[in-house]
Amino acid sequence: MSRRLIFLCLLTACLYSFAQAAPAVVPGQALVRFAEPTSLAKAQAEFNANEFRVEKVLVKKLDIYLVKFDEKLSVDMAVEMLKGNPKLLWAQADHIASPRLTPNDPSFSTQWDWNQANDRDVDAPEAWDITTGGTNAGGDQIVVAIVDGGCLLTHADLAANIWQNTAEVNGVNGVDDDGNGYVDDKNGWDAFANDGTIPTDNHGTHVSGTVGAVSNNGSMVAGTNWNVRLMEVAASSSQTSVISIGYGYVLDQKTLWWTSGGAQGANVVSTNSSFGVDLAFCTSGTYPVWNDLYNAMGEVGILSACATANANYNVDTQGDVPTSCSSPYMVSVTNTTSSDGKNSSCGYGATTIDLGAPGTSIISTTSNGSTGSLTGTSMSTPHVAGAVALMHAAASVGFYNYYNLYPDSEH
Ligand SMILES: [Ca+2]
Ligand SMILES: [Ca+2]
Ligand SMILES: [Ca+2]
Ligand SMILES: [Ca+2]
Repeated sequence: MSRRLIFLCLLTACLYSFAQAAPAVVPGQALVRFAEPTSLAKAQAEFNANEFRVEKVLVKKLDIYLVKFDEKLSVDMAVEMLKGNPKLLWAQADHIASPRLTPNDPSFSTQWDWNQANDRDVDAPEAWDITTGGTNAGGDQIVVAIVDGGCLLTHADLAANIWQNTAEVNGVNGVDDDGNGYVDDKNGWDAFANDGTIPTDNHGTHVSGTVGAVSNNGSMVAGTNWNVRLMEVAASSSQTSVISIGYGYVLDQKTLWWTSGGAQGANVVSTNSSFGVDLAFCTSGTYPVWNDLYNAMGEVGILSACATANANYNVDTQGDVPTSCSSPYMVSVTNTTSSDGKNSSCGYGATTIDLGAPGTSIISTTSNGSTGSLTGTSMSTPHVAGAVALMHAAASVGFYNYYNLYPDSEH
């Protein structure tokens, strides 16, 4: 299976297999088709008028009629009763058809990664027909941790989707109000300064928009999730120690979310990261902290999407940290173009690199409060971190219950 196919599966097929909600139906009415040519009067004569009233012809040529009944009778039950009439070819519910969802954001048409005429895209509108993100089957808000350089929290196309730590009740007052070990962590954590003030950063703002720009709001761009919460963690440092603090914050918040029954912490389902050490092997014994962090986050139900190197070499044989790491909870991502090829300036590897996602000339939110285009594996990865969140929104009650019992899915 090609990596693009795997990604399409992530965004669409898997969503279909998870989606279990029955389609909505119009109460008190059904469609029927008669086997022989009929009229309204003849059609009505086939039914007890107190039970089923033939309202009108829908398709004369095919003898398809609309039948009405008491709304106290379930549509399923009514359809079963109608099917018992031998004069009918079939009976069915009057299902509610929803429009194929495309957002009204003006830059949507320039965001080739979601949808384009030649179909070298991720089929986002098809996924959005199933869910546009937000909450899981249990009603819990879904959160993605953006581990990056920071973010313009006030960006008009992001602000409503920025995660708020409501347990840090008094906000910025120099006090750790929720006692989670982090003073004033209102929207995430700044691992550089070890405080709750998130710096502004163009890269992190762009990545945040791809995961979850406020979408279908008539403004700027659309994100993978139209509704999600973006936990901003500034930690994309050259120092592994700073990166570790950032991941540690995410791990703490998800652990607290479980132990407090959702009263504190955050329901983080994925992290997005684009930093690393080129030409290094995770298996060397020199980089143990990476696998330990991805495994620990995985055990509490977090998948981590990580960008591979922005250089054209084979990661299998030449190495990259973290994308050569073996943690099953780390998804390594390379960069594809609008013609569905690998960008010529990014890493590859049949064993180490899990998939490719659009990362070339990607339009998203920028730190000047506007939008702009960037290229790199950094732009690919948020499509994957975002897709994980979208899958949580699409997943069934059964998946939700399983996830609550076994967030590491190792059972
Ligand atoms: Ca498409
Ligand atoms: Ca706190
Ligand atoms: Ca505080
Ligand atoms: Ca928008």
